[in-house]
Order: sequence, then structure tokens, then C-alpha cells
Amino acid sequence: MKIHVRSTTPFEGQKPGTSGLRKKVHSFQQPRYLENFVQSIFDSLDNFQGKILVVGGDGRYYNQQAIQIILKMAAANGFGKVLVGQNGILSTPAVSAIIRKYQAFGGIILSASHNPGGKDGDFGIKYNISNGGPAPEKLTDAIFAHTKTVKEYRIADTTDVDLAHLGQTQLEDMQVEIIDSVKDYAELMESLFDFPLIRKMFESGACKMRFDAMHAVTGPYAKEILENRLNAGAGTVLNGTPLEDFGQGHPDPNLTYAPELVNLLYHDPELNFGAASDGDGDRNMILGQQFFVTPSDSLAVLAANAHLVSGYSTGLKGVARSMPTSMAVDKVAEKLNISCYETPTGWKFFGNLLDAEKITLCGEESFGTGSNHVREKDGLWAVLFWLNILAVRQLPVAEIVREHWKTFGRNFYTRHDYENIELHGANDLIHHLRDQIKSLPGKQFKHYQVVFSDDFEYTDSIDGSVSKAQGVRVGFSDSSRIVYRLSGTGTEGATLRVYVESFEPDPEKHHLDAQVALHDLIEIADQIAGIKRFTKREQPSVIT
Ligand code: VG1
Ligand code: CO
Repeated sequence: MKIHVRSTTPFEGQKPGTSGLRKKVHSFQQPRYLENFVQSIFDSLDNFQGKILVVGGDGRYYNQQAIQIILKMAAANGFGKVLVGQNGILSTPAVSAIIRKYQAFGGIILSASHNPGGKDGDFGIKYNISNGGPAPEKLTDAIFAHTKTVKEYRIADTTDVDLAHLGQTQLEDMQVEIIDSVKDYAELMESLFDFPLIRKMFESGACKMRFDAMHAVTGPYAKEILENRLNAGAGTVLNGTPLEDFGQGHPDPNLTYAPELVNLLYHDPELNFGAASDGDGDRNMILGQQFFVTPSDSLAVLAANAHLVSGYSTGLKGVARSMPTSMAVDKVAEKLNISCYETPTGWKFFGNLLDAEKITLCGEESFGTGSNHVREKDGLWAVLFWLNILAVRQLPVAEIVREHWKTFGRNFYTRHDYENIELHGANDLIHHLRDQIKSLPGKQFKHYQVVFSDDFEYTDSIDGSVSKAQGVRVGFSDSSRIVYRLSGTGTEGATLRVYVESFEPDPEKHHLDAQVALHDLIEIADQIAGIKRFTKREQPSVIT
């Protein structure tokens, strides 16, 4: 095999964020940019010679070009075999499932998740380890350190691989197998949920649903699982063909960016279930008829109903949520008498807890829910979990959630995002908050008294690693909370996220709109942090 060892010089800023390295497509198209990062990944790993690597992406612009480069570099660096999704397509949870099933050494996912795609959009790359989950911080730190000193990269001088046809080819000494993007994942789903029961619910007409794939990666998965295997009906899947620019949309399943689906569920009386997923298939939004389920509530409802679902009927070992996620699931854990862990934002922090079998379900407020079946959050899995619950309980989504609130109380919750604000202002706001951490406790704001304030620090109970500065928290005497943090997934300026939560035990008040119920706390959030002053914005750009 002809291997070139090419010299290179480092690029600034190749620091993986909350979920991999995300930059503009233009950045990734610079000669040596992707190569530097991929070589830095390989140089940070040990003993992968002859082993299996999984490669795939969400189909966004530059996906296939990047895969060709990675294949040639994997061959030159000594991998034994690479499994690639057909046409380069693999959802993030599918990569996780495939790594686990074929005991691969690891995987590379090409995706910037919910960030817009296309020539002028975003691109991203992420490395997953042999448990199928995102590389832990220790590894991403090592990769970043390598990018600062990388001097050369290895690449095989060979032709491109045909990604369109299933089957095996040889790339010099390395085998490349183009695999069906959907099959392994669909089989895994079928092993967890009661497909015959869900199919019966669709065939009887008891459930009519729409799934919005947002022109992103879940289209083929949803068509195969919902339309073919579960007979939910042709036309169930909307925007089901992955496009390089996601139809110029923003593939983020929330009330702002999935208006077509929201409109259908609020105005078409025939539909009683709606769902959507993001660019790479790991997020989910759940809608009932004229009803939106917040992701935090969704996690709590799944935990409370898991005993009804075959794959989880033996009970949950424990649950976990990211720190800013509402404490609704904590209440369920308390009742089930199982542990509830609180981790920093980002799926990588759940990996150790799942591997050590401390938890079965976990989730984030950012439309991410998952379980021990893979090591990523999983959009379609959450949809199927809901469908399974609906098929067993035969109640509307809204009723299931309202009943849940009655039993456990309601955690009113909202997240306000100030997207693409000036970096300076954002950093100043966080400094301003950190300066107040010591003086806030004891202070009174309207009828809320501060009882604690800190910058969240997490110690992993399995490997002892410590993650500092994960978000500023302000807690009040009635257990209400405000959390502030800066996003680690954006590619322009900064994004401030403000998370507001309060607990309401009184069922008479559960019907309130979250923005109304949290009105005072939202004002207090601005008062404490000076949001308007530092961001120069009167209002958030996205409210979820
Ligand atoms: C966001 C979410 C976080 C999620 C991450 C990756 O990160 O808040 O909960 O894990 O995106 O999700 P940040 O740093 O921007 O707040 V995905 O679907 O974009 O891979
Ligand atoms: Co995603």
C-alpha cells in the first residue's frame, strides 16, 4: 500500500465542545483541516491496529467527501476494517448500536446535529469509544492537545470507495464494508418494544401519527420502522428524505423549528400523536393533540411507565438527568426507590453510569432521552417508548401527562436561549454571575429567597474525574431554580441558555402556561444576571 505521510501545521481552535468539533463547512473544507483533526483522534488512541471502526453521518453537505478522507486515513493508520452506512448515512444512535453489536474499537460520526447544514451551514465530527458512547473529556482533551502540535498525517494513496452499494471492498490492506444504515438499529428497536401491540394500535385506527424527520437522517429509519414494520400508514413520515441542506431548515425538533408538525397536531383533529427528530437522530419532540410534552416531563413519564414496556419491565436500576433538566424525574425515582444522578450537560457524562449499571434511563431537557440500549440519546427510541405506553394504556398523551402531574406534582419548566450574541457580553455576564455566587444566598427577590448558589462541579462516581464550571445555579427556598450556562455546540458568537424551574404540587394550578407560572422567576433571572444589559437583547430568540 502506498501511504503518504504529509506534513501539516496546526489550526487554531480545534477544541471539541459539548458534542464533538463543530465549525462552518468552509472551515472543514480548508486543506488539512479535517485531516489534522482525524489524525489527532487516531494519535490519541492506543491499540486499534487491525480493529473495526464505524463511520457514518447525518447526510449533511460534505458528509461523503469527509468519509472518503477518513477511509483513506483509517487505512493508512492501520485499522483492519471500517463499517460505513450506505451513502454515508448513519444516525448517531445507530452508530452507537453498531459499535456495540460488532464490538468495534470505536466510531466517527459526521454531524453538527441540530445545527443548519448546506454549503454555508455547519459541519461536525465526533469520536465515539468502544462502549458506543461519546469520548469522555479525558480523551477529547487529549485530542485537542494533539491538534495543537500535529506535524503530519497519514493517508493512503488510493481511489474513492463506492458508498452507494452494499458489500465489501478492499482499500489496500483494510476492508471496507458498506452496510444497511437501518437494519441493525431497527432490529434493536424491535427487541425492546412490543411491535405487534403497537401495530395493532395503528391498524385499529386508535392512533394516527405524524413523524417529522426534518429532511435529516431519521427519514429512512422512521419509514422502515413506523410505516413498514408498524404499519402506521403511508405518509406518516414527513420530510423523510435526507437532504444535504435539510431543505434549508433548522433540524431542531422544538416548537420554533418544527412549525409544520406543531400546526398539524394543533389543527388536524384526526391526529393524536406527533413526533420529530433532529439532524442526526438523537433528539425527540413529543406532541399529543394540542399538547406539547416538555422533554423533562417526557423523561419522568417514561421512567414512571417503564414497567409497562417489555424491554424495561424488570425495573429500572436508576435514572440520571443533566443538571439543567427539571427535577420531575427525581420525584419518580424517589417513589420507585431508585437512585437519581445529576450530571453536567452532554451525553458523555452518562456513559460511565450506564456501563456500571447504575442507571437504565437518562435524559436532558434539550429533547434528549435514552437508555442502556446504546450510549447516545435516541430520538426514535423515545418515540417508540411513547407509542408502546400509548398502546398499553390507551389514553391520550395529554391525559397521561396530566395524570402524572397529579401524582407527582408539576415541575414548571422553561429554557430561554439568546442565540448568536456577542462573545464578550456573554463572558461578562457569566463573570458577573460568578462574582455574586457568595453574596446571593439569603437575598430576597419578590417572594423568592435564595438558599444556594454555585458553579456546578461534577465528580464522576465511577472514575473520579472532575468537571468544573458546568453552569451557574441559583436555588430558592421553595426548590425553584435558575441555571445559566453558555452553549458548547454553536459555531458563531455565543449562545446563552437560561433554565428556569419551579415545583407546583397543587393540581388546581397545573393547567397554567409555563411562561405564566414562571413569570416572576424569569424576571428575577434577568435581575440577577443582567441578561438584557449584557446580551443587548430584549427577548430570547428561542423559548422551549
Ligand atoms: C446542547 C444541549 C445538550 C446536548 C448537546 C448535544 O448543548 O444543551 O443538552 O447534549 O446540545 O446535542 P449546548 O452546549 O449547546 O447547550 V446534539 O443533538 O446537538 O448532539
Ligand atoms: Co443531535
